[in-house]
Amino acid sequence: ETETEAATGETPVGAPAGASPPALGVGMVGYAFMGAAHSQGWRTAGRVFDLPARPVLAAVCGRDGKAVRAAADQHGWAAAETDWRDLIARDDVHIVDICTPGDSHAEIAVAALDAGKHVLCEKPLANSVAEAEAMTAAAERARARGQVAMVGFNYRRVPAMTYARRLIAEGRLGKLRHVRVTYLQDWLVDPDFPLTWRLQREHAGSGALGDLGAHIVDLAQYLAGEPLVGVSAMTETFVRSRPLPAGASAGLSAGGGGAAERGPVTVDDSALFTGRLASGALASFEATRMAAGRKNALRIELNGERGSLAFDLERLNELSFHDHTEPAASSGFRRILVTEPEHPYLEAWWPPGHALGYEHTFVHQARDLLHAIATGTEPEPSFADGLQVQRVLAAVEESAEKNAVYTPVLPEL
Ligand code: SOE
Repeated sequence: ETETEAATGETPVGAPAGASPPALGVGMVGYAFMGAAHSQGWRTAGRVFDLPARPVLAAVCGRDGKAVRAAADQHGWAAAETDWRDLIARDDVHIVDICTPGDSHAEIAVAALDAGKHVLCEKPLANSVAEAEAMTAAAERARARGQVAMVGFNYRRVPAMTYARRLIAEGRLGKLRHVRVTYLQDWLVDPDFPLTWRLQREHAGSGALGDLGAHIVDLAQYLAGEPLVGVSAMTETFVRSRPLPAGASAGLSAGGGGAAERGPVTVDDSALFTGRLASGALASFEATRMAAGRKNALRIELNGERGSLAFDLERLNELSFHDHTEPAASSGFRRILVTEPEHPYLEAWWPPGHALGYEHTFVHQARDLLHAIATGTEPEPSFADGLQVQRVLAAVEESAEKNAVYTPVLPEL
């Protein structure tokens, strides 16, 4: 009997097919905001979707023994570990879910893949292109052994976004001309907001660029179905020093630090850039945590020869669609309520009109990863997709250093 069976009474994967799907143990590293969101996803996916394997919340890991035990109890994990190496070594952990700051992604992901585990890693994939390359190479080696590795760009899994991708792939927008994306938050407006890890380059890699810009670069490339090939960028750090934080992991609503001692902010507060997609379409991006009044405002619009699509995360069950092939007098943007059973993921949820929210993207993420594992297919977004985003982020930083000089995403051959 394995530890999974002992802990849960469920059949492990690989056992003869029975009435209930086999169990797959999840081990999660990190338990703050993203850890809580992922826990919700793992807890719920098997209760809503008909899955090929049932996720079991085997163990959660964090450095502070007391805090991680409390997090395990709060979020439903069977066990707690204080060293991620011990988590990876557990026989009842088949999937390692990385919800830590970016500076530990590469080490944990490569070790987990080399140890034969499947991996889900939060975005951005890494803090540098070199780390992302090493992770992608490890994922490719692991793939040959039947393991999968996915990066957590969860906004792809808002049903309206998945549906938008479907419409674009069907050609409903025709040839793309423009992609326009903004991702605005305001939790850094207060100059006394403490100097948490997200404001330190050695932990976070970059600021609004990696935190929010990574999401919108991924979303733009996913929806357009093609990569960015070059960018021109400006970045700015408006508040250059902040009070040292009281605790290491204060969240987004930590409020004023209060401490007299301040330290340097080593990442961008805001990033603004334009880009060219492989087809020649033009794209623009704005990522900031300095937009007063904007809490989690991700907006995207795509314009093509045959029509346009627009989306606003603050109204995430809706998609605006303009079909430019219709007679001009009666055409115009119309609202599609993305809550029909024919829409992505919706067949398993509530009746039409009964809306979903932010947390459901993590349920869908867990569902899709489990399907990829069961079918042995490359999950989307893969580590290779995360690496492409990382290359765009690096090109943005390089361009910004040269004051918006157009910078290719891949060095020109
Ligand atoms: C903070 O800006 C943050 O939590 C991001 O790190 C997440 O990726 C985003 O989804 C919400 O905002």
